Amino acid sequence: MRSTNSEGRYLSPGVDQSLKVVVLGPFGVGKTTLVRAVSEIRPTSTEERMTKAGEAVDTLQGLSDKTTTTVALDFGRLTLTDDLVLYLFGGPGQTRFSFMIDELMQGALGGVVLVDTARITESWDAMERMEEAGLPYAVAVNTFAASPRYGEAELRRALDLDPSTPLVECDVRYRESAKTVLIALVSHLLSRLSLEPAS
Ligand SMILES: Nc1nc2c(ncn2[C@@H]2O[C@H](COP(=O)(O)OP(=O)(O)OP(=O)(O)O)[C@@H](O)[C@H]2O)c(=O)[nH]1
Ligand SMILES: [Mg+2]
Repeated sequence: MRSTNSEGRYLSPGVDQSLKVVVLGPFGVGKTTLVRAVSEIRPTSTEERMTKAGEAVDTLQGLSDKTTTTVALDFGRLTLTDDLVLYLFGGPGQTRFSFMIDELMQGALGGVVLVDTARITESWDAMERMEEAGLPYAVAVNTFAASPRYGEAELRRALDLDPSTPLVECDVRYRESAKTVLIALVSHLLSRLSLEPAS
């Protein structure tokens, strides 16, 4: 029988539910960092070095240590409870790769939209995609030190968030912080399920 080894490579035997979750947001907001921080398996990434030729389109304001960008997807896995595993798919942030996102969203049951408060409006596209796909999502502010801080009410207004959509703050570089985003999403999905009329 397979069981979780020290690297967490295999699924626990009790896991009988899985959820596909997509992580979207603008260029450099921290999607790859989030998937890497929480994944219990070695995450799959499709990072390519950004080139001199891309400088005109790859805006690096505030991201001076960023040297690569996702060209297709990030993939990771997180066993959240004894019986529930999340399969995480991070998308590319650059608009020229956005055709990938519809593919990534196929079969997803929930999503995370990451926000940098220095450029809130850049997350609208990801939110719109979730809404068009009818996919419940949580919004997570990745707190960059140089970005302004806002109160929850102000943020909700700026994002035009539905009152039921979870909004959390996190630092995606840290596993426990990044996990709070996924816990908020799963709680949201469960509360929606419990509101659905039984068939
Ligand atoms: N200061 C700070 N830096 C962060 C934080 N999160 C990520 N970074 C850094 O910001 C950069 C962006 O990270 P990525 O995870 O590559 O962003 P991405 O959204 O996957 O980017 P693309 O795939 O290119 O769209 C990296 O250099 C991270 O080390 C954060 O919370 N605070
Ligand atoms: Mg990335």
